Amino acid sequence: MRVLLVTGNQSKVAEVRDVLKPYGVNVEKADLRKFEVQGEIEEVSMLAARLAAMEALEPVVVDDSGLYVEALKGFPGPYSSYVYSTIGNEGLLSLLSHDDNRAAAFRCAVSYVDPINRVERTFLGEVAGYIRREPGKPGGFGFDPIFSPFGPNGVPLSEMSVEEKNAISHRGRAFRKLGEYLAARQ
Ligand code: ITT
Repeated sequence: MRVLLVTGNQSKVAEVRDVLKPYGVNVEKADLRKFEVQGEIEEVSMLAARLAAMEALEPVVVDDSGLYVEALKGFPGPYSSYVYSTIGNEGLLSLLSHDDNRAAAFRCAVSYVDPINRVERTFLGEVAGYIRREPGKPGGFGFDPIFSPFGPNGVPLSEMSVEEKNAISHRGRAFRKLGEYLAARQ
């Protein structure tokens, strides 16, 4: 089956295609606007998916993700896109420059809306890790260079292949749940 992924982010499309391929789901980038109201990520993704599905009249999927930094009480969380495009990775590192608590997590909410069969579902995924003192090598997108998942080798997301990132990431986890759900319905 095919689903339309509503996003302006080409890196997300590559990651999501890789996750959903084994489930027999073809992902196409939708030429639709992702309406983003302010709220928790699962509210943003569901509302954006409902609006896009009304326009597309076929199944759509919307991912809304954010970086939650413990020392900043969860900030930037749902405001991650704005924070990334304003102060960026360097700004976030300087907000934490005097903090020994580096714990953080990426969270992803994936909302699937099928307007024909009147189905609405949201799937969540999370990866825990820490904000690095120094960025890793460029790669991936967004906050990837400054975030390392907890694990033995401390590699930042930016230094992983799409497959390695998907195996452990917030997005990989959330989209595998969607893949299992869609595979069971086919
Ligand atoms: P769309 O809204 O068009 O889907 P976006 O890149 O703005 O694309 P989000 O709103 O879901 O995506 O993500 C908010 C920000 O969080 C995004 O700008 C990135 O900076 C960051 N982010 C989300 N997922 C990420 C990931 O897997 N790796 C690094 N940064 C990520």
